[in-house]
Amino acid sequence: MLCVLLLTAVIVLCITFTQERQQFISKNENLTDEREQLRLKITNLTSEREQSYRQMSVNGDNKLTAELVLLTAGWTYYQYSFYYMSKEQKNWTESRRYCKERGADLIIINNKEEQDFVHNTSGNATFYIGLTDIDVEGTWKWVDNSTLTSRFWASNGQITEPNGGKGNPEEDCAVTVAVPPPKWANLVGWLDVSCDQNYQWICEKRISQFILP
Ligand SMILES: [Ca+2]
Ligand SMILES: [Ca+2]
Repeated sequence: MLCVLLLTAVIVLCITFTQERQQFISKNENLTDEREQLRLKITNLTSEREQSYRQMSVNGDNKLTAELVLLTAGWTYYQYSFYYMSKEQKNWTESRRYCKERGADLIIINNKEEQDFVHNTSGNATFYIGLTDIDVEGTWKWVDNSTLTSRFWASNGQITEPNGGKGNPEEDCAVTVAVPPPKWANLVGWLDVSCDQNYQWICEKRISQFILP
């Protein structure tokens, strides 16, 4: 009697085990199928993206190409932005035009880190930055219309910038200076100058501008 009971138990266990094994195998097959489908979907998406990149190349407005052009044409990357420090000199409006034609704008200096970066890479040059009070005298605004969050106006004890009001000429555009020339003795930081003067300039393009139009 005991033997019969044991045998029955063994048979029941065997059947249950086989069923579960079968279920496990078919579940595994389903997962493999799903994975295969996902892989196909990814392949399709990748080739779609490649196609659209190729199409954009044909149209001449490929963002990736633009990015590569920037990288290879002397732009520097720092903290989520690309920077171009010009060698030649232009007035403020022409400097800004140069940046805008390349999908950038004159630099907006948001904080001390960015000012330090500019300061440390400026050498002896005087660079236009994207700061002006041309609309309302005394109200300095960045080229994206934002107001100043940090200020790095130069001061040497005698002169405190910005000092050019409605004089002749007016000083409505800002430059940044790391090593001041003799005429600006010890004035390190930002100075307001006449927008008609020719200086070097810095363009900035934030990395987010590559992703968002
Ligand atoms: Ca900036
Ligand atoms: Ca000034």
